[in-house]
Amino acid sequence: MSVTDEISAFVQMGRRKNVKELCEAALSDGYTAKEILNEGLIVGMMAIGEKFKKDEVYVPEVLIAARAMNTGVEILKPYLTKEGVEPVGKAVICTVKGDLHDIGKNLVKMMLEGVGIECIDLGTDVSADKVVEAAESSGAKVVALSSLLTTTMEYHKDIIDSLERAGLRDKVKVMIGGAPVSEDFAKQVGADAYTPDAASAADVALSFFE
Ligand code: B1M
Repeated sequence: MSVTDEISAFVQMGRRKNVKELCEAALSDGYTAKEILNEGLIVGMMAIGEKFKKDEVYVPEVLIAARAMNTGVEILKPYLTKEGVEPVGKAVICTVKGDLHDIGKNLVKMMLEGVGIECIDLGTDVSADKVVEAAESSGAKVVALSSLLTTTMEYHKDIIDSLERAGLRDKVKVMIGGAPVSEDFAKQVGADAYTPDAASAADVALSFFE
């Protein structure tokens, strides 16, 4: 087993200490930070995402794996900057106005970061104006919206209409997700994509940067 395979396995097990030690060891052995990121950490996070999609692991395992991955990313960060690895691109992410649920949104954020997308996280209960402002100032190419309440679903449309009014609708892809929304709802409000879980959200977001 290569050291990057081992890193991937330890990410999936959520073993921060092992991930940290192996990232340091791999750097000393001459692996580039990019190789460690792409062949170790991201492979591990994608694997946990796939297992999550199939209900083979649950929320706590995903959170622990993401924490282990982030420990590795912290070790690699200075080397990645030196090697000139640019993030894939930027996404603005939030839970819509009136809704305070953030566990799903945070999982989506972690999966997006796991595939190299920089996330501007506006948190929960976020107004359309704030989303427009963040999309405009950051130049993000993706806006990712989460909601868990049927009573706040309507705010997706509010945000999409506000992006349109601000002249940003052609510049950003809007993705939505969360328990009460669906593919049909996404079409109805004019979103570019609906995904049912965090792992597929990362796949779709990545496709918007190709
Ligand atoms: Co609330 N809550 N809650 N709650 N809560 C629900 C959602 C509810 C279904 C429970 C119920 O009644 N059975 C219900 C909504 C009913 C409805 O609207 N039809 C409900 C209610 C009513 C409320 C309050 C109104 C209760 C009250 O005060 N009377 C209140 C609302 C507060 C507010 O938001 N204004 C409230 C409050 C809370 C807590 C604060 C206690 C807590 C939130 C803590 C937190 O988030 N930090 C809470 C919780 C935990 C839940 C349940 C139990 C669990 C939600 C969760 O985190 N699931 C929930 C019941 C349930 O879902 N069984 C419930 C795990 C999470 C990983 O899943 O967020 O669905 P989820 O994310 C998934 C996918 O949906 C998807 O990916 C994730 C993982 O793969 N996904 C995306 C999510 N966003 C995505 C975005 C994407 C793509 C995929 O692209 C951008």
